[in-house]
Amino acid sequence: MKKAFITGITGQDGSYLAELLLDEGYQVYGLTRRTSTQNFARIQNIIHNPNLELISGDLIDQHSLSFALKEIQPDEVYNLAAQSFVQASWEQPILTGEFTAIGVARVLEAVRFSAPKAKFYQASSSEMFGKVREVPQNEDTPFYPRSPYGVAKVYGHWITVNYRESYDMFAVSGILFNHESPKRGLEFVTRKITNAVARIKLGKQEYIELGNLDAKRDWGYAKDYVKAMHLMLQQDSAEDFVIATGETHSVQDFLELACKAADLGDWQQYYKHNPKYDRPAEVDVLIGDASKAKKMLNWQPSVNFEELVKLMVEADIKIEEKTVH
Ligand code: NAP
Ligand code: F7E
Repeated sequence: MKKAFITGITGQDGSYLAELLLDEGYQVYGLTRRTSTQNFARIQNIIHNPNLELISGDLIDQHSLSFALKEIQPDEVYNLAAQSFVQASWEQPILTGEFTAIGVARVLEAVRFSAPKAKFYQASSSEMFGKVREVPQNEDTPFYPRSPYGVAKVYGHWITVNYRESYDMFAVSGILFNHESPKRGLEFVTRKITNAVARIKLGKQEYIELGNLDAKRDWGYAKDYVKAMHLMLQQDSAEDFVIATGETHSVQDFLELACKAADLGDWQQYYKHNPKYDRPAEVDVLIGDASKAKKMLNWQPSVNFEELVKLMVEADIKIEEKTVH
């Protein structure tokens, strides 16, 4: 039985990846941090699976990582844990650097000394392209991050390359463009919109306050993207891959389609601008070129933009129908 260790298992991607690996017959170990209230909502459906074990630890605590890997001796390590919200990275740049940048070095050190045969996956991000140097962005596009989060991810990316080259480790980065789902955190713009649209539809809310409607993103479906992570670690050689749909849409497009999916009529009557959600520096347009992944991993997205918006709106309507407030 193959063994996988996932940091960030309680997050959107970690929970979908754990489901996928359990289905593939893996023994899965997930790192969780101690919290005063349990936050296992996203792994509720797998928590009693005998092939899943949760291990206590934190990206800031080297010993917990090294100890876990020494005990488990995993075949594969997926480092998905991070302070992942771009807006929060201006409010907490030091913490973002600790988790999202140096945290990667800590996990790599734990692999190097405690489980050197394990294959390692790093969750790199399209935010590294920031103020884009070319369109579309591929594995060779230079980085120009525009937030403390993006800067931290560039460190995580290059330290992964460096460990691969320095210690001959099987260490790869997936440069993933935005990917969403009904399990997306409510603070990210897609889920914020689909949740608000569901609440407006049910008469619980009147409007939504947003920042920059013109920003454009290459949005895909998270379940498709965790498949790519797994595929990257099944290759014979360690290489980095861009994972994206190749389409770009604005925040306004997302809002319009979400209102349409809920039969709400003209979107403009539900929208207010709030400058609090504008960013000190914006990433204006992202669009990825995933042709390397299509060719070498035989990977491709199964859900398009319209389908993604619809499935998220429908899921949020179901959730909101069951909740009182
Ligand atoms: P997410 O939902 O925010 O999940 C983040 C996970 O990291 C949570 O499980 C969180 O645990 C954990 N975590 C945070 N700080 C930690 C620490 N100090 N020690 C241990 N665990 C910690 O993020 P996601 O959307 O699943 O993204 C997964 C990864 O991919 C992240 O690294 C993100 O930056 C990257 N990424 C995401 C996207 C995207 O569009 N989703 C695109 C490119 C890259 P708690 O539950 O305890 O908070
Ligand atoms: O913002 C604009 C905002 O927070 C998208 C993370 O998973 O993907 C994600 O980062 C856009 C930005 O995602 C609001 O200015 C307008 O242009 O949903 P987001 P993000 O910043 O693209 C990358 C690939 C990651 O790696 C990250 O971990 O939407 N926007 N109004 C807003 N954004 C938010 N959150 N809230 C608003 O009200």
